[in-house]
Amino acid sequence: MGLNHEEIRALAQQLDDAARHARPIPMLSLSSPLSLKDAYLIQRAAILLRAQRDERLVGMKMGLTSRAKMQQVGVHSPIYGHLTHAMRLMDGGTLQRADHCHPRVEPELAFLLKRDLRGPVSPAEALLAVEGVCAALEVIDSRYQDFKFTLPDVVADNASSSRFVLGSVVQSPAAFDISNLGMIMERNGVTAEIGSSAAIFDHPARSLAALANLLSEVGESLKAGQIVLAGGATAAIHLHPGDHVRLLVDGLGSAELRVA
Ligand code: OOG
Ligand code: MG
Repeated sequence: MGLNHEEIRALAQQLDDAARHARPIPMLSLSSPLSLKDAYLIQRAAILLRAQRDERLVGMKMGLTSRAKMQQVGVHSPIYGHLTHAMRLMDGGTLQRADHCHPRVEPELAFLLKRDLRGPVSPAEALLAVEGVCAALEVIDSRYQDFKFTLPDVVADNASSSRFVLGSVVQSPAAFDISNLGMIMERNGVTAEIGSSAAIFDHPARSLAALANLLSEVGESLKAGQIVLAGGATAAIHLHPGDHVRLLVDGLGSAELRVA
């Protein structure tokens, strides 16, 4: 019924090629019947291709955890993706526009895990596995033409993961309330988006717990030392060469990037 192993691998290869050459492709669902289960298999097959190029898994991301994000892309279900070390940009670092199809950036929070986390867990239990929380910018870049996709398409495309930046201020959620932090994303010194961490699944910890719970359905778990992006608090904004984007989060300082 679903796709066979060879078909999964071939579709993963198409997405990997699109990402490496920054050349968008038509949605996979236009030419293949795509279940959500097969979409996650394609995502994992594409991560294996990255692993063969020595990209190391450093964490996971949740996506489509806020209403603003769901409305922007017309997909109304939370999804997850994989993060590798090659996707990381240092705070203040420069992103090459030419390496991307049509990059956008969104304001997030990141969790740094001190313990393995295996679902099912509640949001409060999930927070016990967190060493620290920091501000984060996520650069998303759909490998599909016109940044348009269905739920299984975006899942196969590793939830549009492209780059991420972590801010340098880290707070322990045991001592610092992350439920309703003001978040301001500026582009070239001008406010572009304003939001609150409360927009992330009503509480960012719910996003972390939902990720652990989704992974447990396929027998997987989060590991100590991993980074978890909780999902964009507002809609994402387009990136252009010359842009300087800065995210300010109450009590968590800033995270920034430039575009060349
Ligand atoms: C899908 C990825 C969504 C988020 O934080 O909501 C995401 C997309 O918008 O292309 O990363
Ligand atoms: Mg995101």
